[in-house]
Amino acid sequence: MLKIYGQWASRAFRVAWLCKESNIPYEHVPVTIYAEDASAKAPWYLALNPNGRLPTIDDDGFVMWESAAINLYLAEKYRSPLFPTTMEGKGRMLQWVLFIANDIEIPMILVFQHRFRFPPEKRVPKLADEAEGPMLAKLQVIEDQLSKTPFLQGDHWGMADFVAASVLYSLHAMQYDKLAQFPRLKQWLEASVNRPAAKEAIALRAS
Ligand SMILES: N[C@@H](CCC(=O)N[C@@H](CS)C(=O)NCC(=O)O)C(=O)O
Repeated sequence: MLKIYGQWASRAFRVAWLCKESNIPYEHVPVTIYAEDASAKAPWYLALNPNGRLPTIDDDGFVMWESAAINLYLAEKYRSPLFPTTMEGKGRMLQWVLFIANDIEIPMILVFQHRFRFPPEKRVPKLADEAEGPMLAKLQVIEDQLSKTPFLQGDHWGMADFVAASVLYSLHAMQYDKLAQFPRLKQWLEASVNRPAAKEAIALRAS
């Protein structure tokens, strides 16, 4: 059976969300981060993921890491209803996946960590402030798209929407006030994180 290594309050929850959207059974192997004795830095885990980060999967002996790549692999292999069935659909999915990973996730994580996730004594406000402008400019690109099509995948909530929403979940979690500048994006994100599979995966984060 598929094994997901990680702690749920991390990008590992994105893999659980995909599994729940796609009816893929899995077992969870807890791995810790950000502690003196974090198991993500232990030799047994580094043998699976030399990058020492979460998540990693073992799919019947096939080991891989990087959350977006894992989710694309699982969705295609297990024939998720989210995965596109045409070349154009796959192209559109990859466009949004790479845009989110390259242009949004890095500044967004800085805003998330230094305004919300880290304990106050570890926050560096300047890092969040500097990242915010570039992040907002890229969120506008999503807002503009959602004024043309109801979903990033086009006419249905598909893999592009899943990957984008699973990353942008952090803005929902921190109740980011500037989301109000992007009404379509805000509405789309709220609908995405309220899907039954999303709610189950988000609930894991508190477990
Ligand atoms: N691009 C990677 C990023 C993985 C990542 O940074 N994971 C965080 C948890 S959400 C982590 O393991 N942090 C611990 C560390 O950096 O030591 C992915 O999407 O899988």
